[in-house]
Amino acid sequence: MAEKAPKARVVAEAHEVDTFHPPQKMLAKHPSKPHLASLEEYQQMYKESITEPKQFWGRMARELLTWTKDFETVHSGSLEGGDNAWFLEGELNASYNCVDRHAFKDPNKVAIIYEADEPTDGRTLTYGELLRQVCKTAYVLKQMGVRKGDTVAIYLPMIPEALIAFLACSRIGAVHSVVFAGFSADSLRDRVIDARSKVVITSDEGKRGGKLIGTKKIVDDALKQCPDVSHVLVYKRTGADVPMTKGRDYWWHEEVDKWPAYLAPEPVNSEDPLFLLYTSGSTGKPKGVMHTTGGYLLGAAMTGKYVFDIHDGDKYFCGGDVGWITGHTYVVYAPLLLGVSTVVFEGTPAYPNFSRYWDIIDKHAVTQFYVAPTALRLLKRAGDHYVKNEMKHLRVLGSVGEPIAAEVWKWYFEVVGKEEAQIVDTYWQTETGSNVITPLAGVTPTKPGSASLPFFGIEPAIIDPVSGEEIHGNDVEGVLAFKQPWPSMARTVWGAHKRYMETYLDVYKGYYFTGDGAGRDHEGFYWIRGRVDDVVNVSGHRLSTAEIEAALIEHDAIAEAAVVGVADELTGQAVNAFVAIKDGNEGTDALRKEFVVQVRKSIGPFAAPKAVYIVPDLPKTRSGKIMRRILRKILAGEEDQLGDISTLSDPSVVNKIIAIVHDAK
Ligand code: 6R9
Repeated sequence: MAEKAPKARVVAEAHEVDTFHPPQKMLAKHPSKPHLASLEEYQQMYKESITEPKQFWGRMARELLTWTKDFETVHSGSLEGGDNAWFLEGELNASYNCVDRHAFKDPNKVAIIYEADEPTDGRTLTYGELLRQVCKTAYVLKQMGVRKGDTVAIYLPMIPEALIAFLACSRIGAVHSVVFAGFSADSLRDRVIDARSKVVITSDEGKRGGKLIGTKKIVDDALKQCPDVSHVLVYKRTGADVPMTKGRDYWWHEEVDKWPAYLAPEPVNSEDPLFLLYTSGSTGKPKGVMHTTGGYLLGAAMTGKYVFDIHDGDKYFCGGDVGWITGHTYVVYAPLLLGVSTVVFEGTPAYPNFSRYWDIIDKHAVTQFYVAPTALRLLKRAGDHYVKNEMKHLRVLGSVGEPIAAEVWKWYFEVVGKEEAQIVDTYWQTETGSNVITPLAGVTPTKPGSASLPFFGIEPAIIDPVSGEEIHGNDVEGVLAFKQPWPSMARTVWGAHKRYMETYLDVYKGYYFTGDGAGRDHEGFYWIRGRVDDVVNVSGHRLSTAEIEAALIEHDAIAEAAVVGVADELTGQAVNAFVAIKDGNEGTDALRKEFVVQVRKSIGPFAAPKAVYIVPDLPKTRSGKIMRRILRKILAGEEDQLGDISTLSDPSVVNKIIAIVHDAK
C-alpha cells in the first residue's frame, strides 16, 4: 500500500471552485419544504449525532422504523473491538417496514414503477399488490425449506420480482445474498458456496438494451458445483425454452399461485443479518459483507429522507442495479421504507436511444434521480440534443460510485437539471450501508467535485498514511477514516471476522478505514480522491486487480499477470493487463482474445481488460514483488518518471515493455 500512498498536498482546487447553493427554483417547486430549514439546523443535528449518539439514534430509530419490540440499549461495542451492535433488544421485520405499514394506510399507492427494457412493456405495482406478492413468495421459500437465518441467493435482472424476492426473504427472516446478474457462472458458484445458499432465485432470461441474457443457463452452470442447492425458483421473464431440473427447479408463477396472499412477518432481532453482499477487496476472494436489520434500515431511511429530501408522493428513480449496494439501499430499501414510488429500470441509458433516462423521468414525473458519473459521461458525450425533456418535477440529482469531474457535475446541473435541481454527490461504500459524506438536498451548499460534509453520526478523520496519525485542522490531505461507529456499518465479513478486522478496523486502531484517499479543504468540505489500495473502479463497479490476475492465471498459457487501473475518459478507470506467457506459446491476437474471454468467464463481462499486453517478463523486485507502479507510469506516458528501477531483478524489461505499449497505441 505504501507504494501508492497519496502525497500530502494542499487542497488547492478547493479555493478556486464555485459554491452552489440549493437552487431557488427547486425550493419554489417543492411540494412543501425541505426536511431541514437551514444549514444551521443540519449543524445542530450533526453535533448532537456526534456528541450524544445514543440519544440521537434512539430517537431516529423510533421515529423512522416500526418495531414489534422496542429496544433498550441503543449501542454497544466499539471500533477497536469490532463488536458494534445497535438497538440491541429491538425486534422488527424489514418487509413489514417496507410494505405492510404503507399498504395498510393506502393499498392503492404505487410502490414500484417498472420500466421494462422495451419502453412499452412496463407496469406498476401498488403497495397492496406488493404485499400480496411478497407474502406468496415468502410462502414458496418456506415451503422450499428456507428458515430464519438461512441464506437465499438472488440472481435476477432489474424486474419487480427482484424486489419481491428481497422482501420475501426478509419477511421470513432469511438473509438475501444478491449476486449481480452480470457475474459469470464461476463467480455465482463461489458466492453460493461461500454464503451456503440452499435456494437460488433467478429468471429464464434477462433483457437489457435489446439483448437477451441467459440467466437460467448461468445458474445451471454454476450449480453443477453446488451440491447443497436444493431448489431453484425461476421467474418467467421472456418465455425462453430453458431446461428445468426435475425436483430442483420450479416456476415462480406456478408456485406463488398455490399460496394465500397474506403471511405474518417474522420479527427478527435488530442485529440479525438482513443480507450479504459480496464486494471486491485488495486481496484474495470477494468478501461477503454482512449487514444487520435495524441499523442498516435506519441508515437507508435516514439518508432517503435527509439526503434526497424524500417527501410523500415523490417518485424516486435510482439507476443502479439491485446487484450492487446502490440498488439495495436506493432502489429497494430507502424509497420503500419511506413509502414512495421507486422506479425499477430494466434497460440501459442508451436503449432505444440516449434519451431513455430523460424520457423515463418525464413519463413518471420523477422527483429524485440517482446515477453514477460513468452514465453521465456517456450521455454528455452523446450530445445535449438528447436532453430535450422538460423534467420539471426533478428536485434532486444524485451522483454515486466514483468521483464526478467538475465539468460533468455542471452538465448534470445545467443541462439535465436546468439549474432547478440540486446535485448531491454522495460518497459511501458497500460496507457503510448508506451515504456517509454527502450534501443534504435543499440544505447543504455544494462545490462541484466535492462530496461536501459528513452525514449524521459520521465523524471523518484524515490520516497521514505514513505516520498513521490523524491530521487535524483544515486544508489537509491523507486517507479517509471514521472515528465513530454508525448504525448502518457492516458488522462482519461472512465467515471471516478476522478479515473484517484486518481490512477495516485494525489498519488504524480506533478508526474505520475506508480505503480511499481524501482531502478536507479550508471550509471542511471533503474531496474524495479514489482508492489507495488495489481496487479499480470501472464504470462505478468495484474490481480487485488481484482477483483479475487470479482469473488470468487460470489460463494455461499464462505464466504471470499484473493488472492495473488506468484513467479512462468514459469508464473512469479501465483494466489493463500485462501477461508473461509460458514457453511454447505465441503472443498472437487470438491468444490475447482468449485471455479477455478468460476474465469474462471467470468473473463477468464487466471485468474484462480493455487492453492486454503480452510481455517477456514483468518488472519485479529481487524479492519477486511485481512493481505495478512502473506499469501504471508507462501506461500514463510518464516513462521519464519511473523513479529508481535499479532495484528490479532485471531492469532491462522496462524498456521492452515501453516498446510494446507504444507499438500497441
Ligand atoms: C456506493 C458504492 C465504494 C467505492 C468507494 C470510493 C468510490 C463511491 C463515491 C466514490 C468518489 C463518490 N466512491 N462513491 N468516490 N465520490 N461520491 O459505490 O459502493 O461499490 O462498495 O464502492 O466507490 O472509492 O470506496 P462500492
